Amino acid sequence: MNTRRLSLLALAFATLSLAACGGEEPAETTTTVPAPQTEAPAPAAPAPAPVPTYDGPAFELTMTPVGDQMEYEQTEFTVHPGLTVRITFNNTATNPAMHHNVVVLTQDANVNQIGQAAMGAAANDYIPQAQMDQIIAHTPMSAPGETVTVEFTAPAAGDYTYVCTYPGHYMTMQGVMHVVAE
Ligand code: CU1
Repeated sequence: MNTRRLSLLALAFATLSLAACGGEEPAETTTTVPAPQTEAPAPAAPAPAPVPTYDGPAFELTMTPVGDQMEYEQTEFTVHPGLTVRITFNNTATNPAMHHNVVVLTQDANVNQIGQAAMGAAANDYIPQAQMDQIIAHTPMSAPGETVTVEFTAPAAGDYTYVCTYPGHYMTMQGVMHVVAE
């Protein structure tokens, strides 16, 4: 009799403990939110979506550097031809030497040539004037703490490199804009 009561008590306690544990789990497992989209994607695959893509009339992307490194946090994104693309670069670096911009290049652009020419273009915000035909759009140069923007129309389908032209940054501070036909 005593043994049976003890067993029942133990069972009840175990159940309570389980319930208590179970109650804490949902908070940790339901916080995965994909990038905002106006149109719900097909309910097929559980979208992995590491690459921002947007189908609407305009595409807005906020970019940041990786800490005080000469790297973009966002190294690729995808848009469609003809879309209005607005890039907001938020220079979150804290090292005062980390000035950055975002320069979107044409498909046949020579990244090394532009990066090297930019070093001598301080008077033009590090945008080499002789290579303007290889530049689709660019933000102004930003100091740490500053936010700069650029707006342009997405070109024809293809991959386009974007690069920071602050002296010495172009080698590591690059990304790719994928323009994909709808
Ligand atoms: Cu930079």
